Amino acid sequence: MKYNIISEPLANMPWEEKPANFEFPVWRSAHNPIVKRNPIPGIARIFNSAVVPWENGTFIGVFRAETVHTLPHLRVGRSNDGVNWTFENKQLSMVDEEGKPWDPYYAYDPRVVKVDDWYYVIWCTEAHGPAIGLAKTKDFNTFIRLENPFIPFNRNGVLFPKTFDGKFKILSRASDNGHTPFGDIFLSESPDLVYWGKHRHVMERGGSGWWQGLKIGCGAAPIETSEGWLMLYHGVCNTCNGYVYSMGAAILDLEEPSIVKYRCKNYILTPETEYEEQGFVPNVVFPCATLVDPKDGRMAIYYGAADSYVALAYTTVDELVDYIKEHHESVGRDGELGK
Ligand code: BMA
Repeated sequence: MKYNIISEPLANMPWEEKPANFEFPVWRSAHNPIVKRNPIPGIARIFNSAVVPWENGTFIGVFRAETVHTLPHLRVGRSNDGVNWTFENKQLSMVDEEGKPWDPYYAYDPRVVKVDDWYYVIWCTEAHGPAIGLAKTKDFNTFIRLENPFIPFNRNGVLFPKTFDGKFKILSRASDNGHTPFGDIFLSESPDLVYWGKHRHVMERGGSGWWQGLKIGCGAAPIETSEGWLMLYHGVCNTCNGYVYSMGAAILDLEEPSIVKYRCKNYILTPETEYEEQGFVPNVVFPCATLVDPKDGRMAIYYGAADSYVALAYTTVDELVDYIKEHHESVGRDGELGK
């Protein structure tokens, strides 16, 4: 291996080999979509969801589910292989730090990130407008909701999987109340997950290609590698038929992640298959989670497809980092501290 992933070893990594003569760095699972429409009674669609390794080689996740009356909520799912998922028959509920119920009115686009002993769930919550919600759990039964990190409007948040000199760091994107026609990725830090500050600009929309010209938003939790933090994100292009969501990749500085070291000018996945091009919202690939195996650098990427399905794609750290470096483009002041 040319590059290393710095993370805990993973048993039972889901994996499929790259198809012969395939020219792109990320390839789709032959089982896609891995969560189909009407997956359980009363639930019309599950998509844009986050998974993490769990006990005894199994996997667990927090999924975005929409009922048959279309209100999004979060729901726990479990899997023995990372591909076939079963879902709890109730929606995930939360309590405040005193144990009193504190459920969001709606909740969508969850990410799950383990930092030290806790699993943190970050999602888009209702707070007099869309804002970032934050909760923690150890057992995926009791979810303790913490203060919202930001005021509205902001609907894309993801924590880094480790602290920096004791400080948590979160990526997010300020937005508006609608289908936000703008947006860059920012970084904020906190000593206690309550007070957030030292806001830094990380990456701006744009670049020479059009696929990320309208807005960009953080996706899966950044992956620590020997080259820097590998960040998967979504980039959006506006067309005469609406927004098109593709997946992009960049590498951020290990010590100061507001500095972009490399940014790939090409998307790494764009809607091409029927389940990505057709659905409740056509032309959406929306990454929310990865599983990585540091032993051989394998990566599994979980993404929402067309706001209707969960899909899975694969790559390796060597393949992806080399592709990003080969197609690197420096955009605006991305390479600077972001003050
Ligand atoms: C964004 C979010 C995502 C969704 C995407 C495409 O604003 O709402 O949940 O996948 O739009 O509809």
